[in-house]
Amino acid sequence: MAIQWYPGHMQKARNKIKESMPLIDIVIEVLDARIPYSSENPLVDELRGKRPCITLLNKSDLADPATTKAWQQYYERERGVKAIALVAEKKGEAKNLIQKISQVAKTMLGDRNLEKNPARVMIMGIPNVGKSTLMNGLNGKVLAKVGNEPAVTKIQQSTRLADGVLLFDTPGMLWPKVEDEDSGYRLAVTGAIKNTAIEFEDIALYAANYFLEYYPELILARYKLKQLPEDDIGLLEEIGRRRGALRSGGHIDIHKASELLINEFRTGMIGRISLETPEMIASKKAMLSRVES
Ligand SMILES: Nc1nc2c(ncn2[C@@H]2O[C@H](COP(=O)(O)OP(=O)(O)OP(=O)(O)O)[C@@H](O)[C@H]2O)c(=O)[nH]1
Ligand SMILES: [Mg+2]
Repeated sequence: MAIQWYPGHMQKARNKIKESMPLIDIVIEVLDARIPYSSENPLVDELRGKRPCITLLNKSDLADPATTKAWQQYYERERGVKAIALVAEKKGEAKNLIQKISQVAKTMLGDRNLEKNPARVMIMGIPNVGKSTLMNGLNGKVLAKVGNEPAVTKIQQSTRLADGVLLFDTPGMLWPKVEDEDSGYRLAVTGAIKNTAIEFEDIALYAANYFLEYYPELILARYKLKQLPEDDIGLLEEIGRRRGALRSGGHIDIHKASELLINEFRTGMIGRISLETPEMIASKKAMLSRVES
């Protein structure tokens, strides 16, 4: 799916981050544990330059735990990076990260007096991934507004933590052109793109197809089905019938059924589901390089 959502505040946020970056010591990149590859914003790497980066796989409570483990091994093996699985929303989880931040700050900043001149740490990532939730969790106070939709944070905000850290929360950013079609769908399904900029039926068909192939048991259990529908549209029809998503004349309201499926996925009601694995990405890359050569 081609993503056509790059609102003005994101370009402004990008300019502002670029402007602040010379003063930043450490970057925290928040990825969505369900789509680590697709939620990696190329702008983050471009903007942070050589600054150290702490990589977080947030919303890991919603992701398939085995796949999250596979991603952690992938990061370690391929990049020498320890990607930390996190549930920023869970009380106390974010706080545990302070130690990690302090450790990176000490290694990096040597004998700088952090009380006087705190480590400046910037939280970056795609929209709706949990950046502001993390900032609140690290602080132990609700400072930043959070919400279950993208583009809640519109301007950069900073807060001083007790531990010699000055933390910056930034607005979620996408990039002007998401090239990979699957990534576009996955970003839309997880909720990184504003609902008004997507076709619900389109992304629900993508999700239905994927769930039927990779998580059939969860689908059978959630929708109390005796057997799997034959295909994606069959699943949406079945959901519509079972949940009373009907239009006049008893026709199934596919739009409503689509919203239902997507919302139940986003809130974890279907179960813990990851939308991509390192193997999927590797085989797609191999396929593309065969086509190119
Ligand atoms: N299940 C789950 N939900 C989370 C987690 N962290 C944050 N959320 C929820 O995700 C939604 C988005 O959180 P925010 O902190 O506003 O996300 P953000 O990255 O700041 O979003 P923008 O400011 O729009 O870029 C909220 O509904 C949070 O409650 C998590 O670890 N698990
Ligand atoms: Mg925010």
